Amino acid sequence: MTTTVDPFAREHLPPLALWPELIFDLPELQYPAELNCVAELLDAHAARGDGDRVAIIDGERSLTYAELLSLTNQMANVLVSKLGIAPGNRVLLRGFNSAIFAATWLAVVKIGAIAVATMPLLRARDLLPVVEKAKVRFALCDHRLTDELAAVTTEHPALDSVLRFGGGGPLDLEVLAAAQPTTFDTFRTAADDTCLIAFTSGTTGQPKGTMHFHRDVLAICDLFPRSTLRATRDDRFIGSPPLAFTFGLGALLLFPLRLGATAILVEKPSPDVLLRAMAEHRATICSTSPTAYRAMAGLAKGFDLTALRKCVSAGEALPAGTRAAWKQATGIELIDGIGATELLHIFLSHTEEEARPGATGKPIPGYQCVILDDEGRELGPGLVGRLAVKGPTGCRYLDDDRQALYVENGWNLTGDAYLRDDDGYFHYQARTDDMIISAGYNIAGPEIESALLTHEAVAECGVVGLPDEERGQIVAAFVVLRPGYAPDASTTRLLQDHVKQTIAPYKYPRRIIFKEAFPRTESGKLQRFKLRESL
Ligand code: 3UK
Repeated sequence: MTTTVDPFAREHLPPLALWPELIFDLPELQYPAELNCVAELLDAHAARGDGDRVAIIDGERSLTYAELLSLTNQMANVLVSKLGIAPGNRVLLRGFNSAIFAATWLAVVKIGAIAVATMPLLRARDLLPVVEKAKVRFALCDHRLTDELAAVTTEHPALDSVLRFGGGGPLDLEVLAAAQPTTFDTFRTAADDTCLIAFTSGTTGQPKGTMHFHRDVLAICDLFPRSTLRATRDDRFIGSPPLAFTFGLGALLLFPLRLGATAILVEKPSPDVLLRAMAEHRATICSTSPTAYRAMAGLAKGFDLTALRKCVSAGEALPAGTRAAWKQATGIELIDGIGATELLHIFLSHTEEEARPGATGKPIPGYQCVILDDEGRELGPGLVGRLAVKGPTGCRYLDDDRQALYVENGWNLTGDAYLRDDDGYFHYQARTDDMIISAGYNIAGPEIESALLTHEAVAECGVVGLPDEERGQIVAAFVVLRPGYAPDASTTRLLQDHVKQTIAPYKYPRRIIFKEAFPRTESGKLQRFKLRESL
């Protein structure tokens, strides 16, 4: 193929001096200089004679590897010959987790373009900065999500090429694709060409675009799923994070495809819908958030989960009580893992045998983690400091001054306060800017949340520091009650006493505020700042 490559991504990488140090010391990370990750994730299976294995199941259908390859190739032909998308162009993707949405991602990356996937429920005002920052001209959008995008096109006319999919209309992508050849010559990208820009679900400020290469996509598939999850080609992956969130992209699409296994995609995976899909499709590996496991633990009895063998929890800290509740409901020991959009996926985790309640685990093979003090010196065991990470993937913000804040002396700083114990396990404390300082004590909200969650009255909770003249800050707990409990002074006292009996008494929440529901990001994270602002 003779095409001019759009140099935008290469020209807007951070200066090399501000990159994190990258480490490729494992044999599985030796990738060739020319690499398109979709060739490895998709074409390789048919070439190996595995075209008849099932690649993706969603509510509507099941696609074998051969069928997914044909569909992807047909879409790739539409993108190149009908839309004129060139390698290096950014393509905005909007959709619910489904086979067709997965195929759009694969087609975009296969033609050498750059996938910019966005969470389905983002509004026009959230999409606009993404489109402007990544200079996006093309969009592929689920027919149910076009309204918000139309508002963006009015504000940003450069986004002039929007193709719908999934509606079956005469100009919808899948209809145009059906008329195209089922073969396509994969664009020959370099291993260090950008293939996706993932925007962080940041709580404040402009969203940050993280740039990841073809080799990064394969690296996350060749590390955590093999060493820690120990998944195989016979696994059937399921879960709830959107494919636009790199937790979901990896755990629900890339990992199964790399292994030649099956991805079960669920469009609107509320706890009961997810449980039903798990039972119906005999899912073996589930990946979702701690909050979802807590909600599902209470409902699991009614479903046949006998096929399920492994469960990954990520996105937020896993409270010990949630680990215990899930184990009691299903017999399965959760695998906790911390990942970040900047690092693409999980870098600190544990196997089931090594699970330690309250700890996230140890650096997975391929990554290194240390705890740094404010001056950047490494701290020994037992001391709380800033988590710092290095490995084959790392932070490269698209044209953003905040690069210098995330990367320090080659280390990625995730913004989390952690401590390492004498056995090398890393224990999450809080986001560094969420640490509560009350009467001179450093208090980590999640420890108090874990304690509260062990009380049967508590459905969900979030602990924050509130300004206080005397103590600087006081510990305040926002609580969603289970049915049957009244939001009154006696429940407040009950919960305060429970915390005093569970952890160091001085940490008990001096204020308890009852709520009906919590503000969460689309990736499932509690928005503590919104709780604070709600007062
Ligand atoms: C927090 C956790 C404690 C932590 C993500 C798996 O969450 C992901 O990416 P984000 O960029 O957020 C990163 C931040 O979320 N966090 C995530 N997992 C845990 N805190 N325990 C955990 N197990 O503050 C981290 O810095 O949205 C997770 C895979 C890919 C991801 N992008």
